[in-house]
Amino acid sequence: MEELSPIIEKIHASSELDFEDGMLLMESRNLPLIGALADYVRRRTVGDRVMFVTNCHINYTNVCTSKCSFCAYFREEGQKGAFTLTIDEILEKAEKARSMGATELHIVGSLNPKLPFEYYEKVLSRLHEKYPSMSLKAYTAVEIAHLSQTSGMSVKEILLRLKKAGLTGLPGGGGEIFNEEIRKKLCPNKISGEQWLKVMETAHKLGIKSNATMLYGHIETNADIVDHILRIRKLQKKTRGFQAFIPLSFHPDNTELQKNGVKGPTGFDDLKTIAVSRLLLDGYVNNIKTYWVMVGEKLAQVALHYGANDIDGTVMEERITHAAGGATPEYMPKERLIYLIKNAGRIPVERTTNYEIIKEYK
Ligand code: V47
Repeated sequence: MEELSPIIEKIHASSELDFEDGMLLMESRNLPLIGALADYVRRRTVGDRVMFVTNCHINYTNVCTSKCSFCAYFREEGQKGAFTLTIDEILEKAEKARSMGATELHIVGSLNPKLPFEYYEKVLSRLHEKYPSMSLKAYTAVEIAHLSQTSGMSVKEILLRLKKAGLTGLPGGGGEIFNEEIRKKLCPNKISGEQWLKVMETAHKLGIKSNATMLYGHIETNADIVDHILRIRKLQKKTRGFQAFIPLSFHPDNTELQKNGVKGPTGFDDLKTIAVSRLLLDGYVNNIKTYWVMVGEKLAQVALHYGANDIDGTVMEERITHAAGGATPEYMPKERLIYLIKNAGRIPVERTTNYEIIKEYK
């Protein structure tokens, strides 16, 4: 308790926490206190509403040149299990999602050198034409940078063309951990953390909102976690373009890291990371999302008392976590999300991608 006293005072005074405060929090074992502080800040900032979205994840390809050591999803071209969806197959998935009430498609893949920019553009324009009211949250900053490299167009041009084709916003994937040394071990072939932030800055300046993620529970240190969250905060001060922050809980099965003995985070780490995210991003990123697919239904519900105010969505189809040993279902019916939120004593609110309220379930 005592070691956190200066932080408690700062939180009460709504003063910004700094790197040292972040380290004290990360190194403390007083999870109930950290959780209570995050819960206090959550209530002060966003109240008792908990957001969810009726969405469907569509992974269009798993062929990837990046070969990240934390990833079990990717395949090399021609390898067993490699796939790339045709645009018609994506449309079929979208039709199914629409019939199940989805308002958002979350479309991400991998760095497939064979897919031209026109594929990405057409995916959005065909979907937008057929389902004009559906939000298209598509392509991570890493995919955008890859498209810029393969097409020769600038990131700005890519984003403008995708926006014209119907892009609503960017998902937060690919952030991993920004620390350069750790990133080299996780994903040496991927853009750097600073490049990831630059793509996001460009998007935000064009009026394209995005999310931000952080992959934790592998080989990073507490300092890397604090540094990552503070770099997000720094950009947010400039652009205000991040809508949500999502800590992603590393799943080790079938990954290169697992072969090196990396085990993944515990429930303690999951709750502390959510709480510290809420505390460090206070005043800047108001939506802290717990991703039930990765932390499990039960812990996601508990995370609503540790700073989270968003539980992500119905999801419908998920490949990335499940390739790495994810044991959660792929689909969470809306009714179940509402039940979990109400049972945690909060008010369920169905939202759009851009956090507009669709319906409050009192
Ligand atoms: O970019 C990959 C991570 C991300 C593993 O923006 C892994 O609303 C855990 O970004 N264990 C994809 N994580 C998921 C993602 C996401 C999810 C939900 C909502 C949003 C949003 C974004 O998953 C990847 C990578 O960082 N990842 N492999 C793994 N073995």
